[in-house]
This record gives sequence, structure tokens and C-alpha cells, in this order.
Amino acid sequence: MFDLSPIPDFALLGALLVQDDSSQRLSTVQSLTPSQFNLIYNAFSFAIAAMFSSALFFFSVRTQVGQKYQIALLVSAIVVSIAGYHYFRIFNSWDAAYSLQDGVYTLTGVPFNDAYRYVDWLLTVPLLLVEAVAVLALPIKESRPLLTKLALASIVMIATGYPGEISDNLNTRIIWGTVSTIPFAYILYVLWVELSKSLVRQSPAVQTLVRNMRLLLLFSWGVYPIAYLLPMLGIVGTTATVGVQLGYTIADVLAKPLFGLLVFAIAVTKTKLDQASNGLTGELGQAPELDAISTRA
Ligand code: RET
Repeated sequence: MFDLSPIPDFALLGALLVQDDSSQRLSTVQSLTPSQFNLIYNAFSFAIAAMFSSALFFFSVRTQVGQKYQIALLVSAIVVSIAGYHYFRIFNSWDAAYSLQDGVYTLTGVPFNDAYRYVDWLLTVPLLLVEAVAVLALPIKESRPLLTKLALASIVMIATGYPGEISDNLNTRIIWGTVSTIPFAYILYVLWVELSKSLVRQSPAVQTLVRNMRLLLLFSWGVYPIAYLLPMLGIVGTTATVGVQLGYTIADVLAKPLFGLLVFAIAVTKTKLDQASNGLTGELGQAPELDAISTRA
């Protein structure tokens, strides 16, 4: 009648985990207060404006910098254009996911689509890395292998973060989040080391800007895993949803338009220095192409 066969330890552990599963589930019953809904609605709307206006800006000022830095400005403009498009889709998806009923925003049944954000990162993160490396104007034999390993790591970081993001199971979120943190730490480590190495070859004015760029990278990229972590810190249900979306949006505005502005500042400063070392004879964009000279600027 009863199965009295001894349960092996791991089976017991599995049974416990299954039993405990309900407590590991992230809340799926979600209704938002109007202020919670509007906070995210307005944050997305702000991001659309920030992305498209900065795209216009980076595109129009790209000719004000030396030729070899123009690619960094163009990539900057492309990054924020891609992000502007995705924020537009994210905004619409948010709007469609909730409807106002009896004073609260309840789920309509149309799921909020997190994939837009991850597809956006998949495209923009490798491009941001190109932008960062391009503005340093490193010799091609140094920049190409550096970019290849950083871009590959960024794809692994985003691809492994996604299954955790869309899961409503806390354990799954923790496991994929941990896996994704490995390439994340690698990218930040390599970027920090490379940017620090490049400091010695820059003039004092550029050094300060590159130091700021290093800090902005660390700070803005650090916000993403913190936002992702929120549901694991005991912040549950709608508060977690709002926190995660707000965190990612703030991080995106720092990592794309603000980062782009810093890249522009570096490009302008380096262009001026290139011109000065060129005896002010060269036209804009005709800065010396010798790596030894250019990387010193
Ligand atoms: C995830 C999953 C949890 C662990 C980590 C993550 C990191 C995400 C990062 C995203 C950066 C995006 C940028 C976009 C700009 O265009 C995927 C949230 C570490 C660092 C810079």
C-alpha cells in the first residue's frame, strides 16, 4: 500500500525544492497603482526622447571631429537610434499590457515583451564597445582582437541573462543571472585594464575624460545587474517590476546618450590636439594617421 523504499538524499532534496517551489515563484498577479504605471510610462517616454534627440545630435556633430573619430560618433548615433526604436516598442508594449480598471492598472493579458530590451542590448552593447575602442584610435592590430573578445562576451552575457529575465521562478533567475555575471565581470575587467593602459598614451586633458569614461562605464553597467537582482532581494510583485524597468531605463540613458556625449568630448579634445601637433596646417579630419602620434594625443 505505502511505498516504504528509502528515499535517496538527492531525491529528498528534489522533493523539498519542488515543495518549496511556490515560495520561489515571482508574483504573477500584478496590478499597478496609477502612479506606478505612470512612473514607468513616463520613464519610457523620456527614454524615447533622449535616444532620438541624441541620435540627431551625434549625427549632426560628427563632422566637427577628426576623420578617424567620426566612426565613433556615427556608431553612437546608430546605437541611440536602435535604442529609440526599441523604447518606442517597449512603451507600446507597456501600454498594451495594463488597463485602468476601478482605479488600478490590471494586466490585460497581452504580455509585456521583455525581448525588445534584450534584442536592443544584443545589437547595441557590441556597438558601444566599438564606440569606446574607436574613440581611443588604437592601432588596428590591437583593437580588432580586443573587440572580438569583448563582443563575444557581451553576446554570451545577454543571451544567458534572458532566460532568467523571463522566468517567473526565482531559482531560474538566480542561476542564469549568475552565469551571465561571468562574461559581465570579464568585460568590465578587460575594459578597465585596456582603458587604464591607454591612459599613459593620452594627454592630460584626454586622460581626465578617459577616466570619466571608465567610471561611467562601471557605474552605468553596474546598474543592470542590480536592477535584475531586485526580485531576489525580497522586493516582490509590482514593486519589483517597477524597480527593474526603472533601473534598466536609467542605466540605458547613462550607457548610451551620456556615454556618447563623453565619447564626443574625447573626440573633440583629441581632434584639437591632433591639429596642434600637425602645426595647425591640416584641415579638420586630416589629422596625422601615424599611430604613434595619434595615440599620444
Ligand atoms: C543581465 C542579467 C543579469 C546579470 C547581468 C546582466 C547584465 C546586463 C548588462 C547590460 C548592459 C547593457 C547595455 C546596454 C546599452 O546599450 C543581462 C541584466 C550582469 C551589463 C550597456
